Amino acid sequence: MDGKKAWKQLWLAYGKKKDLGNGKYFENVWLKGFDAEDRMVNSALQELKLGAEGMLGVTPQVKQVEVAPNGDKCLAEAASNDDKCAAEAQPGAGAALCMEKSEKLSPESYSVQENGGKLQILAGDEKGLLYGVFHVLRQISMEKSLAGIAVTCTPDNPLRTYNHWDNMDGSIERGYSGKSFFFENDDIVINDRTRDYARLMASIGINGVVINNVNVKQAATWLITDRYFEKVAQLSEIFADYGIKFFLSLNYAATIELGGIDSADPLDERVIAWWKEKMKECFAKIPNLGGFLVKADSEGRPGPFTYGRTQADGANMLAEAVRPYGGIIIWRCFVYNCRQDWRDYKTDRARAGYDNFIQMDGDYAENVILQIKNGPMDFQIREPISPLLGGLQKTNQMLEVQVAQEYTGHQIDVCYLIPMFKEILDFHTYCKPGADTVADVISGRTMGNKNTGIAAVINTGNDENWTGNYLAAANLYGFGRLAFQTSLSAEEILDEWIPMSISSDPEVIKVVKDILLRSRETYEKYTSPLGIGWMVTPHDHYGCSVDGYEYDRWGTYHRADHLGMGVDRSDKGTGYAQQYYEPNASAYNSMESCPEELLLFFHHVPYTYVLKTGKTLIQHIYDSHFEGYDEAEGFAKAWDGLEGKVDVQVFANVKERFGRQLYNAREWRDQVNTYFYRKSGIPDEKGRTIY
Ligand code: GCV
Repeated sequence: MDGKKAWKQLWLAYGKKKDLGNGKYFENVWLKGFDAEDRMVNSALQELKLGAEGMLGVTPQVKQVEVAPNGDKCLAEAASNDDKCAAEAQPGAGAALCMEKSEKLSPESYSVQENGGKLQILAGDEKGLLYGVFHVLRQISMEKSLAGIAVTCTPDNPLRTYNHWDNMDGSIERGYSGKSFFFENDDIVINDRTRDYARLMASIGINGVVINNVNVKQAATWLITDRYFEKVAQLSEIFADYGIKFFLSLNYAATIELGGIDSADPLDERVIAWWKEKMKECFAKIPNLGGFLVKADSEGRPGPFTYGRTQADGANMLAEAVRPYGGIIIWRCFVYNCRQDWRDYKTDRARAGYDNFIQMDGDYAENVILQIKNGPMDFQIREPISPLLGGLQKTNQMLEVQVAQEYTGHQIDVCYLIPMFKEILDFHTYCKPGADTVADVISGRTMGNKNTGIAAVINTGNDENWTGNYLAAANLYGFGRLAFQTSLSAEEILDEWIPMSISSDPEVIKVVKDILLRSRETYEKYTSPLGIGWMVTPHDHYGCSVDGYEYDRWGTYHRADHLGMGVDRSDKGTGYAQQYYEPNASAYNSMESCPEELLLFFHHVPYTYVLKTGKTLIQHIYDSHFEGYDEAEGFAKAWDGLEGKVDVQVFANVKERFGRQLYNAREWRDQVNTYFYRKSGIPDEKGRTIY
């Protein structure tokens, strides 16, 4: 692995790799049924050249053909669309790579097969070809022989997007790896990194990107005007080369701020007419525009509630304006009243998403997708799955997760998030027999709909290594791969990412994999216990502050008193548990059947309550916090053992982060343990130091 390149190019570094017989295919490359001049085909060929030259030292010789030379039928037809298909290769003049369009494959799909020295990439369309080429390059980068490969891949989710929370002054809301590479001083930045970014995204199957923060303020409101159209269009063209649809976040109150109308009422004719004109202009001036993302009626953002209208009124009005151009409106469900008075024990922010959206199920236009955060609160280290997912039965839905580590360690602490995302996708909502997991709902399998998918808040910035902590790139990579193929396991994703990004040395792989696979639980152990969440420094969201929930001026968020802690969300409490289908509703409703990792989210529990482990709640809090710190210390030591085995810069970067993680973990451990010792008056039965 060439460390210097990997530092800047991540898994696309294309440093020298073992040949393993792979080089021979690239000496003779045939392209059939595709136009070499097409922008995406051109990107695929460019990438093939970069990869083959860098990793194998071979320059691909590409010939566009109608029929394969010598009548050699090297291009076997894919047997089926959805399964592994056997290549029916014929003996030919020599090794070759054949890339061909196949009508048997659906758009974005590809198959890669090798037989008798003939490697072929069949693809349903240009984007499929691009993905197929990246698949081949991935194998080479992982130092796997291509001999005998036989895979067919169709993406599981129609939309696979990354959302940037980048502001036009260059800052990034919840950004932990430098400044924005899209914006600077209220201007749009376009440079080499823009193309590298698009390549990285395409290589993991991302097909949509929202470039600006959902909190659209100041200059960002003007992104849909002549002030920025030219550069926005240039940016979107680069994305188009890589099959990535371009999206913008929209200021719902643009009619007031740009249009000079004194209203943003979605039923006001003047508002409707303004948006229709504006959308006509946007789609005319921004090629490759996919549509818009909207945060309304949340955390100070304007929305239809101001005018006594529903969320559906707002979303449908915009959807109608973008419909003639095939555009979509992605409408976020993160709608809640952040000024709620928490002293009223019936008030529950967790209820808000469901309460605000469920009644209008079925009322949304076909080109509206509701984007729903994975949990009912806000990207905590442990939360139940939002009951809106699958709760809505007649509405297009997209899952939103957060790869940016807002509450999970700011890309200082290591926290591999793919195991969490897997749990979310695998969750049974019980919305429909046989097709009830979150993965089913967002792939369109549950309802047979097409406007669905998955989005993540991205963790990139202009740091040289893109993600601050080099290990956080595993999340960047992993989300895309998982969005494309939800059946991949968290471990399989690391089996790809580690050799492509760090080293193929089995010892290095073992250590890095062990750290990453355990990291989420470790982080959870030394932070907030059993699903309670928060306890984090207000606003900044890094570091411990047990009473620190920013919207709660009364210190009652976790409801801790001298007898116990946790929020009663059962039918005797806020009633949140009843927002789920059975049997989830009953399981969550009772303390005995509630999954223990979520116990304090759903119940107010005495410190003396005995958990399934036989430990009391208070002892669990003490033990898990000591364990979490010890585990983090173990990670740091294990990483130290890799000195000399991984690139110097990567080694130093991660070592420095572990230093800060240990400090953070110690603070959390000591503050949480002390707080609950003082509240409960119950000492640690192991007699460890807690003040
Ligand atoms: C973009 C949380 C974050 C905010 C974020 C918001 C959202 O509240 O702290 O920074 O705003 O979620 O998802 O809209």
